[in-house]
Amino acid sequence: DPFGIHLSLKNLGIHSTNLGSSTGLTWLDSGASYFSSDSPADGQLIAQVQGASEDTYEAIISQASVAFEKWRLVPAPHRGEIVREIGNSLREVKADLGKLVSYEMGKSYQEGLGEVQEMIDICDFAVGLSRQLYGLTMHSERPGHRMYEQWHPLGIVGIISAFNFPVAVWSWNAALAWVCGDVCIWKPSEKAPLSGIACQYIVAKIFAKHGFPEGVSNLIIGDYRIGELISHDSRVPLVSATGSTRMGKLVGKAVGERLGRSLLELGGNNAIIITEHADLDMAIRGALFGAVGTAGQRCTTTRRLIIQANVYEEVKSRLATAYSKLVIGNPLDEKNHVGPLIDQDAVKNYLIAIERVKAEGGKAVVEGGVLAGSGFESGCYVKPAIYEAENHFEIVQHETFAPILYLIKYENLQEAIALQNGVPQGLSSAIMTTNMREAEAFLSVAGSDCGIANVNIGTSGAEIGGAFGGEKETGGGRESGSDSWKAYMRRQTNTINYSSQLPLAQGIKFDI
Ligand code: UN1
Repeated sequence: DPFGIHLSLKNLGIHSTNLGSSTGLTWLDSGASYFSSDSPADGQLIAQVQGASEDTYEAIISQASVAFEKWRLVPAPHRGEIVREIGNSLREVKADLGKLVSYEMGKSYQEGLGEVQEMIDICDFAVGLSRQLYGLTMHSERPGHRMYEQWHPLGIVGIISAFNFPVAVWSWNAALAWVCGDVCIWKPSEKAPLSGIACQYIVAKIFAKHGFPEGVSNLIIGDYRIGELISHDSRVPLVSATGSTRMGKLVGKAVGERLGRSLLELGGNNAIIITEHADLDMAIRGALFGAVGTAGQRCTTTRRLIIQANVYEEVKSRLATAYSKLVIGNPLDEKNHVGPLIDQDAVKNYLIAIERVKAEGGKAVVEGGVLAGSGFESGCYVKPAIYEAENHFEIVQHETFAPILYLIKYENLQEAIALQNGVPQGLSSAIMTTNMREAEAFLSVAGSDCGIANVNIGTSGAEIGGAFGGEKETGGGRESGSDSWKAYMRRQTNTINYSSQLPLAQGIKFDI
């Protein structure tokens, strides 16, 4: 164990048999089957984790409902205090949790640390927010009346998260939901259950220390069937789901049918426009991290480069040189830039995409392939690849969760913006330019149609302070910063009459 993984697991409180209880934490034995968590880094089985059954789901919902009755009565700034302690605990375990995320999911250790840092950041944000859940006051049209709005907790928030950010996306939702007075039921990806279990250990201790019931934070391990139970359950007023567009459509439909609220953060097909006025050193660096970071498995990964014809050849050859210097290997070894894909299915999808782009007429700039031999035994390591393509290719219109970058040539900026917008997804976008007119046109009402539009930085690596999410098939939801918290609360408009008359609004007369 050269990377100290067992030590990390121990420090995070994860032991070999967890049934029973630990501080503030009860494990329910569902009698259901087990999921294996294999590391894509070395192909080793890390643990087997029991999935939930319908009965355990019911038990968890009851526990959550009871906890909500208590938690909603705690003043919001005091709820913030608890989240502050969670943030502090995360600071203490940053190295261990970052390592577990890296080992279980396959992203580089640096990115594992970055993911835990996002959790710490959102906790800090939520602590401040706990004193800023502001409503507006309005001037009533009626004399002796006052109007205002207040925000109340919503209830149980269901969180369905994906393997690629196995802990941070949960924390964006949970930290906000908790200060808003909600309780959470979290279904992490069944591909990274241990990272979820580690988080549950971290937070359970803190809730228990302050005498809060366990049900404020609930974890439920399972596959899409648990996701279905959550989506159809009218006891869960908000379902926040991150993952594929296919999954999001199912969740959105189920939640919509019962007129619940869903917050969807789905696929992206993110592009960087590189204009002839770009600082090319910056553009190459931005494109490189955007395309190969997390082995192309971020929803914000750069999938398309839309390059002005005059700089196209130069960008192409400089990128090819940069790609030739990438070191692929175990994500825990800090000399490596690129780790593995999550599993063999992801490798299959990567290979299919490469076949398709070629069949549609794409040309390899940097050819892909699966790595074999010593260090690559898991079979999940692939070469980051670049293809020249056209935007209308069916495969280019599609999000493949792998490090495949498509190069597309353009002549004028209007055309570039149309290409950038010409996909079904609308998450993240960027322009590399030192020309103010180009930058502003890109950000204007007639510019990028995405939820995120950047100038002179890449498409990935958003800070938590902004609202995160996108339009079109990305699902329209916004998580983390700005006023995203409003999705986690219900708004109530209150009109108070302190006069001795009862005038009707709109001047209506109704006298007997
Ligand atoms: C995701 O891939 O689901 O902006 C989230 C980023 C990260 C979050 C990505 N802060 O790339």
